[in-house]
Amino acid sequence: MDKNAKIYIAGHRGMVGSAILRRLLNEGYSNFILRTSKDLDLRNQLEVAEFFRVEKPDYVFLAAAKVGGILANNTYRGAFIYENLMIQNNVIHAAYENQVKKLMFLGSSCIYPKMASQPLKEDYLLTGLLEPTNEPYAIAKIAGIKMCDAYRAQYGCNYISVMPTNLYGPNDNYDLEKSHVLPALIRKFHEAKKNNLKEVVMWGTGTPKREFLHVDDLADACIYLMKTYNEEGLVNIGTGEDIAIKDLALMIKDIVGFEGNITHDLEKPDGTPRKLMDVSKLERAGWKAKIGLKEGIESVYQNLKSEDWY
Ligand code: GFB
Repeated sequence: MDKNAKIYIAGHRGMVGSAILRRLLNEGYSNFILRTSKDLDLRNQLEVAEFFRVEKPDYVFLAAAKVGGILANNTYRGAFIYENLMIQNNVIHAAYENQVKKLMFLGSSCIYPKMASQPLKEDYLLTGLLEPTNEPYAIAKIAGIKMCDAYRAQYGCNYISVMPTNLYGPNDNYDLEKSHVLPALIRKFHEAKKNNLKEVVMWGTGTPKREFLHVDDLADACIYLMKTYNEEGLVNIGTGEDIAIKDLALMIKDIVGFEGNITHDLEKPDGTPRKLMDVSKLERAGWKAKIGLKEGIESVYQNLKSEDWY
């Protein structure tokens, strides 16, 4: 990927796309094509086809997606499958029609079966039933992986798929109904401290385990793989370490400095009991995560001042 390559980052204002853009800018790349969802509706086939015909990017990072935490995935089930399938079908097909040199499709660790053994190896894909709360989203992401592989097999397209674990970092979503657990708990503990509340309510039992990767690490891995990896199938991107949600809550409580109690809303779902990535394929490819969880959360917490709820 030479420094003048024309790069399209789909979803450049989201947490993942903005991290990839920051990282590429730091490396000296400057020839970007960027469109907000207002300027280009990726769910619209005609708009996407015309955009690719005119712009003809060399490289595509497909980081645009409808995403959210466990409740959003479970509530907006139709929107999660429809919007994600439309976005990825349109972009992947238009990339093929316009001779894009390479495309990276970003998925998620929820593509693996709910009860798969741990850590999750890439070849566990499609070996069992999915977690029901995010099945529509996972089905869309699995279709994206298979579409990249099918276009490679039939048309020789160099399209690669990467599966990040749960992410956090700048430009995360702090809407308590739609967000993931890590930003939700930062906000809940911060607001409880600010308002001298006695307790913070977390969802579920707190026993599920999750793995968390700082989005700057993810961006680093994506760019590394965009430059070096050219195979079918998928590559997990994670740290290889996980933590129980209740221990994550204690860590965030400590970082924020909240002194009250933690209680549980057991009406809310737990989701998958565990989804720890096997990162040996990634490490064999030559990449390892660098940002520790505590250090990552501390840096996120220090940089929240521009959020309107802060
Ligand atoms: O991060 P999260 O929403 O999504 O929830 P998933 C992870 C765990 O944290 C669940 C618990 O067991 C939640 O019940 N949790 C505790 C909370 N307190 C809270 C809270 O205040 N807010 C939230 N959101 N959770 C999503 C998938 O699954 O993760 C997506 O639905 C995708 O498809 C994404 O894979 C990365 O890790 O369960």
